[in-house]
Amino acid sequence: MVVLSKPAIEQFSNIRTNKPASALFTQIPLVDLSKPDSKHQIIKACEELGFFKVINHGVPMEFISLLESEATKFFSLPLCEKQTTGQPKPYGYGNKRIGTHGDVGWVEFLLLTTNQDPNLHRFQSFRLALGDYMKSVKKMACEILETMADGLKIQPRNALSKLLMDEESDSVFRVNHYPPCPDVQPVNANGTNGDVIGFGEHTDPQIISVLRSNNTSGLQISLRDGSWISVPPDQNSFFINVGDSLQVMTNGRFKSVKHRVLTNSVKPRLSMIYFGGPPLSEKIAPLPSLMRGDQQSLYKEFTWFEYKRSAYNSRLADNRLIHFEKI
Ligand code: GA4
Repeated sequence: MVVLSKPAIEQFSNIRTNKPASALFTQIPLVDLSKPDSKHQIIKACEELGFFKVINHGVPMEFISLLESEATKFFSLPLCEKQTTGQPKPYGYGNKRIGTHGDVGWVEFLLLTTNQDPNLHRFQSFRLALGDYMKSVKKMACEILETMADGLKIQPRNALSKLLMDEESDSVFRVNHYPPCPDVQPVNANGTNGDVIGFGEHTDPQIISVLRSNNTSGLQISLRDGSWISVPPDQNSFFINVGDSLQVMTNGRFKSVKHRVLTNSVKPRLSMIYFGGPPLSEKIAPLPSLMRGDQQSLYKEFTWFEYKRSAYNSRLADNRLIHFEKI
């Protein structure tokens, strides 16, 4: 990561946060995947917040630690070496620029597809660690989607998870490194900056996102009233986001959660996120078994390809689903 001088930080004025974070603390829903009632907790959390934390997830700690140390090693390399993984178009190594429409953040990242071998020929141990981790996290994501299907009384049980299991599944993996942001006064006791954004507010376009981070704070989620709450970091757990596609598949019953990451002036933050997406040709529409009586779809018909294309033409903070809502 190139350390920016003071004038360069000024350029970040366009990504300064304008609303204060909510002082109210709301508990993040906690789901214990080993408990028989987890399906009810998942449904409640997806309806109320579109976000929850999971414990007893079954992902071996050694896979998590190994990937974290490989990723840390990767981000500490000179810029030119990191760039050998390719420009982020959209896959590869990126630095500060997010997407192609002018969004910036205090972050460097590696963005990969999960269904083809990542372009990491020079980083064999990183590639192997990614392989083990992704396989295990995908399994957990599918278990969550199956438990969700149970809770929603959707038949068959794999109606959602089969989209991630499909060979053509358009899933993405992202590793984000947020270096400590210099020269900005910390506003909170935990070192979180309220001033410069690490990753701007957005919702995830896919079905489900599974995030794990180190013990550095920064992630915030937005409540319905527009206030932001900080998510206390927990390196032993995973955080699950409902994506836009799942909001559509449940005809708006589940909420795709708006989230963002604030920079930290003291500690680096490292997060790794699996974005479970369907095949490009998949029609994204409310699941018939969730439609009661003469209930109508809130959305126009579209394929994942169409939604993805539209997402890549949008700015990070845009409401992407609005173009697909029925008037
Ligand atoms: C948000 C979720 C994932 O990180 C991502 C992002 C993607 C990118 O960084 O290339 C996008 C963003 C994300 C949504 C709008 C577009 C596309 C950046 C951007 C401005 C990989 C994804 O699938 O959508």
